[in-house]
Amino acid sequence: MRSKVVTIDRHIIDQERNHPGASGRFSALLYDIALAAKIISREVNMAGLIDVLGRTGERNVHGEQVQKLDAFAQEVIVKAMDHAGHLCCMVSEECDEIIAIPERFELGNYVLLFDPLDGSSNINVNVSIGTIFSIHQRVTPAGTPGTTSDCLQPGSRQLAAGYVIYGSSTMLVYTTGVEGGVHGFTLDPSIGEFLLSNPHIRIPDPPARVYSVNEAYYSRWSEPQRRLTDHFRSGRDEGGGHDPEGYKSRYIGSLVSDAHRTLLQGGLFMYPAETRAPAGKLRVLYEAAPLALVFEAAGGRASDGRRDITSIVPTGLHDRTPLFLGSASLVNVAESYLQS
Ligand code: AHM
Ligand code: MG
Repeated sequence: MRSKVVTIDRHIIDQERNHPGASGRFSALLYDIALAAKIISREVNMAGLIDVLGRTGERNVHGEQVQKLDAFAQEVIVKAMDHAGHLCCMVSEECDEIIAIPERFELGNYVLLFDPLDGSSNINVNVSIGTIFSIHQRVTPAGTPGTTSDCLQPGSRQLAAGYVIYGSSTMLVYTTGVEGGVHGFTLDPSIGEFLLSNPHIRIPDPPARVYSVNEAYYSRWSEPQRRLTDHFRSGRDEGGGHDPEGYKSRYIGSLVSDAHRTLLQGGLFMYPAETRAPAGKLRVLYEAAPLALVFEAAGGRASDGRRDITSIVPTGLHDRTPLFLGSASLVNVAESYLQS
């Protein structure tokens, strides 16, 4: 049986029809993100063929080496988004400060927060990487340049969030929250369109019995974190009895890939605090909060071990957090160990 072909543009317009008061600006913003994703996807796919691999030698604000594709993705997103009059400012994992909208362009009412190319250490070995994005409504007066107050909002206030995974195919997954649901689109490179491939994604429940964490850091974890991981390795069920199925471990080390697998199959992804990263490694604004909105809208959960990620009010643009992301039942198990 043939299914209906729905492009991402068509889907965004249809979604907007459900909100009669919508200005169209928000839809246009999502459209521009999809356009940037197509350009980045093309470049990522060409990475093995043209000389774009290798390090630029620069260091980003976190002291990490920037690779050429990171810089390219950053530029593509800024250039695709700065001139259409939708945004009052942008902020990226790769930049220390807010990215201002050039004076010659109109200012809008939204803020875009993004990680242009997450998992960049995987680029050279052909492992899937991704772009993560989050959109907030501004809180400062219209017509003025955006400020940090517009950016430092809790994840619960996100209007939309999502990610693009550059994998065996390129997929864009986005949500406008619980009501709008989570939808996945696969890029058909022959026509250059994102086509709706995974409508209304729900994280499976019961979930796949999979946990995902970098276990090399075991000795650097807290005692409760070790016990939590031991639980998954022990072959015991939640009540302490024998678990005939047991858990599998899967860890790619590329957040978008680990999150995407967890969203589609269920399971638990963890990036806990450890002695060398006492606040965790992942960033609240560009990684944890957008993925949290996606998972919550798909029926899953995201926690820092004590509270919902979306309840965190960031105090700095580059705040980090421990992250426990996945099927609600397994995030609950994580919290019960970490709070014991
Ligand atoms: P990045 O933003 O510098 O690319 O780092 C984030 C990445 C994530 O993609 C991934 O989940 C994590 O770092 C892996 O870290 P580790 O190598 O410590 O397991
Ligand atoms: Mg990142």
